[in-house]
Amino acid sequence: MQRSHPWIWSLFAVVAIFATGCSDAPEDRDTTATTTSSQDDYPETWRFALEEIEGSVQHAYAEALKSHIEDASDGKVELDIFPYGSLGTSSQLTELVRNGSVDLAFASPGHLADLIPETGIFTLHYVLPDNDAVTRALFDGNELTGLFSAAYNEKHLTLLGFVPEGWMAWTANKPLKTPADFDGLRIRTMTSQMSAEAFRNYGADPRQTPYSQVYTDLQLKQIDGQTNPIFAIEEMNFYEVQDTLTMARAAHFISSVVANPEWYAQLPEQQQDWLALALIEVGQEAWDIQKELNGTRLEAMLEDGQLAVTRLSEQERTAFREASRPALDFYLQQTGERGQQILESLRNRIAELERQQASGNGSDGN
Ligand code: 6CS
Repeated sequence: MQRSHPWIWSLFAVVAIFATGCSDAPEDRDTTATTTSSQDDYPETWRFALEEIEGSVQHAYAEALKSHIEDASDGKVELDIFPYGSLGTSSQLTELVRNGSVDLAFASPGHLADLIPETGIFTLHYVLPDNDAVTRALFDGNELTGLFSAAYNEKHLTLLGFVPEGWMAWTANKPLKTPADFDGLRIRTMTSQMSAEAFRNYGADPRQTPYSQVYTDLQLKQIDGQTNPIFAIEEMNFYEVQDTLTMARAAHFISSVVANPEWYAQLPEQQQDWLALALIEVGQEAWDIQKELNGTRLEAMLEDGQLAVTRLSEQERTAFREASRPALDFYLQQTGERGQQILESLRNRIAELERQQASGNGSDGN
């Protein structure tokens, strides 16, 4: 049975209200919406916008953050969560944070890389580790955040952390086992140029569209396939209009949590501490949140029986790794010296974690 998606319609109505006055120009930003923080105003409400619907990884993360902040502040700070469909598309949410209409939001590199090219590294294939325990360790703590903070600041965003949401899978109406299987395939990617680049190198005809449009485009055969983590393929019902899910373990879905810089700067020190503590706590839970959701949603889709699953062999993955390489050159052209430094730091950190893992000093990723 194919379901309709009424939340899509409210998306565009509400964003029109919030986005009034949105602009790329910093001087046009409306900072009047920024909350002032007199302690007499408690409880204070922080607004957190999500790129995903209720029940998603981002929603579970936001609920956990809400509970940690409300506990840490003894109820003085409340978190108001806006799931996808209530405010706008991913790019629109980024604008809402930049202009101060919301305080916090998820901003995924797949959409953000046109604004902040450095984040595009997370859209490239076969750059992040193959080993889950290494990936988990890579996203633990603040080391990666420090690498990207300046790039976010320059675009009027405060980076609070990265959130791994699981391996991206490819869906289509055929298995995608070799780069040749992508020849002319109209695959939907997230909206940035960099998201499309790896698939272009496989010979595909990428279509960069907002998340809310994917189901309809698949249903109406405007596109032939799409890529997303497993939990999203289930909750957005893409599996209803696709035959095959290919697991290539080429890229992880990584998102970032961002804040409006003026909002963040005006928070009293104690509130910044509550936020920092809550982010550390939810950061430690984030890996398990995605692991659990991706696992149960895969089982649900397999039980439903509409989708065949193909897992690529190491040899098949090697062919994709080689075909995707020019996308890295594209990244370096777009990001220059800073992109090169980020790439080197990332590779060094991965190598260090792989050594620790091999010597038995790492976690097992579960
Ligand atoms: O494909 C997308 O556009 C979206 N996918 C996920 C899993 N989260 C947010 C993003 O916008």
